Amino acid sequence: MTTDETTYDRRRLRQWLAGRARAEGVGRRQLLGLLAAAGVAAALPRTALAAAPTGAAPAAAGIVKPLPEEHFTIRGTNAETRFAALRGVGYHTPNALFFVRNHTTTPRLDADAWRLRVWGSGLAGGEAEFDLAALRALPAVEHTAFVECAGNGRSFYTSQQGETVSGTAWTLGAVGVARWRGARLRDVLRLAGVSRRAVDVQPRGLDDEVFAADGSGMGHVRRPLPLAKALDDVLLAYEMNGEPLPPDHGHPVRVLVPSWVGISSIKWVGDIEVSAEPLYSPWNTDLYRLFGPDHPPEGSAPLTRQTLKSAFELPWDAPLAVGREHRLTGRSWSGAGGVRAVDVSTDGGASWRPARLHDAPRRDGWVRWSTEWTPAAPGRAELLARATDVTGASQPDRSVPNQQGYLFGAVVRHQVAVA
Ligand SMILES: Nc1nc2c(c(=O)[nH]1)N[C@H]1C(S)=C(S)[C@@H](COP(=O)(O)O)O[C@H]1N2
Ligand SMILES: [Mo]
Repeated sequence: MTTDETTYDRRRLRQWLAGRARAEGVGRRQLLGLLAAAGVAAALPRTALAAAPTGAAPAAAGIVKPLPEEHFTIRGTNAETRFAALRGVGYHTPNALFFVRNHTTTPRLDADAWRLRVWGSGLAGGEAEFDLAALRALPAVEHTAFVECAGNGRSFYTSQQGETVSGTAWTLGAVGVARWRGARLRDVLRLAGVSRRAVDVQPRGLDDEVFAADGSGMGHVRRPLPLAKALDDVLLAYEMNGEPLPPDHGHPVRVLVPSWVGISSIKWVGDIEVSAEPLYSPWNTDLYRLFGPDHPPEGSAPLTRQTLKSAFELPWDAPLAVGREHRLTGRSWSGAGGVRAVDVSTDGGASWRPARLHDAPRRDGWVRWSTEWTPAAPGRAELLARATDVTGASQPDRSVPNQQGYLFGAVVRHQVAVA
């Protein structure tokens, strides 16, 4: 099911204008700007884009699990998976190898004391509370899906396209595929009793409040989901690859929103507001929209699905022996559906050949692929992989830029050193 976030966002904004939406922690000027962009109200003042709340923290990662150098690149409070470490690993990203994206630090929560509070003006009766046993008593659903940061691939806007963008300089490793198991959000909402007036469902994390670079408080990490998506395929996951959710990935319970930008999948969820009024948070206003000259003056609709990407399971500048046959391997994935073909070039894009696919196209997942290459001459070379998904979309040569570097999707030119 597709949720038309642009149409929905216009309606949300009209309701805000009519005093029927709430927007804590979001500037009035920001909302006026969004209104102008959506064509809901004309000729309103432009607002300045607030700085992204990234990069403020120094090296102290605040992550619980070990982050060995050969598996991860530390980026502030975050850890990026090295794609080379996935070579020979199965379909699912092991929990120990899964990237971590934390706005602050991983909280240590006690699963026995944990409660989920469901509240808000969109409930038919009063609020409801669930403990872990109550969630486990509901029908359990398993879903293999990627979680991918909207900023994954961001650094290539700069290194390949010469664009200046703000945010964590990920290469391609801010993605992982896991087998998530949990209760349907839909079942929890039905038990809580959603009224016919409900429009937005906003899960909120129990990790520390976030402060923007200018010191302003943004509150706890939270982002509204349209009710239609919340009732579709969203899980309240308590297991990851057959184990209780690890601390860094949301223990004891996280939201899992298949195919959507990672920020939708709120970790350490503590409460869910069901609202009869549209909701705004910094994460659907200043952040996670597309800003810049190629976008509407005050930004796009809130981001939903991830783009199409491919990555080689090779280090950057990998040394490869000349005159020897190498097996090149990688993975490709798309937020729009399964990947049905991958083409590889070993001569910088002059010629292409199909890679062998090792998995069937799989919605919300990736496909593994391989091809052989015998480099004929020493020197630098560029390896390219271009995926095509079941909708027929292929990766372009260039991604349309945006100030915060979200949704990179172009073919990456992977440098190797033949010697
Ligand atoms: N409570 C909370 N949820 C969160 C975040 C966070 O910092 N706090 N980060 C979000 C972002 S931006 C991403 S990309 C994913 C990352 O999930 P992972 O750390 O399990 O890989 O979690 C999302 N959920
Ligand atoms: Mo993210």
